[in-house]
Amino acid sequence: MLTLHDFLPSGNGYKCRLLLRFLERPFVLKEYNILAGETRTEAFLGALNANGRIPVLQMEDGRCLSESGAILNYLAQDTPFLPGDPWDRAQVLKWMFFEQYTLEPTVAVRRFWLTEQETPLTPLQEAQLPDKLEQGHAALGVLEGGLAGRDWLVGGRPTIADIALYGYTHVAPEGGYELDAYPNIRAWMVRMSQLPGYVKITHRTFD
Ligand SMILES: N[C@@H](CCC(=O)N[C@@H](CS)C(=O)NCC(=O)O)C(=O)O
Repeated sequence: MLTLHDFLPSGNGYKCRLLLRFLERPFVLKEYNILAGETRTEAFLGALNANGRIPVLQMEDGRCLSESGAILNYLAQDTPFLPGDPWDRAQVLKWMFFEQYTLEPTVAVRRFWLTEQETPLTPLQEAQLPDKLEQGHAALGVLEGGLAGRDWLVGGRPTIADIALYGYTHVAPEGGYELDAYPNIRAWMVRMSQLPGYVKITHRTFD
């Protein structure tokens, strides 16, 4: 059986958990406390991910795959969550790269600082909060535009692009991003939450 090495509050981990649930793929969840450095041990770095981060998907034969986008792409092969058409597939990747480079470093980081980090914010983090807020709203504005006039980001049906963007967008208010001004995002989040197999980010039972 597949094993997902994870930390429940992580949006990156959640993206993988959500797709596994949508695909009805059973898996073992192995949790790590990233705040206690459990992904920075020699054992984790040596056997699971030299980059010291979850999520990591471990195959039955022991091979390990890190990076949420790579995991989503691997799991979605030959499923409706990854279009076969080259243009649509490229659009999926476009949104996933956008998520990693633009939305995640702002929306997810601010959420982490404000809700997960157990130590007080450093002066540098304090100073970066306003810029992160502004840049995160700019990213949310791009997503809002991408959803204008369509139910899903690519190809008229839910794909791993929607899952990748949903991971941190739906918890953006925890980072101080009010979503009132984004009607397309709010309607899309409702559609996501109505997909068969949907679970919340904190859901722990996977049998
Ligand atoms: N680009 C990576 C980011 C992974 C990542 O940042 N993981 C965080 C939790 S969301 C982590 O494990 N942090 C622990 C640490 O850096 O020690 C992905 O999409 O999977």
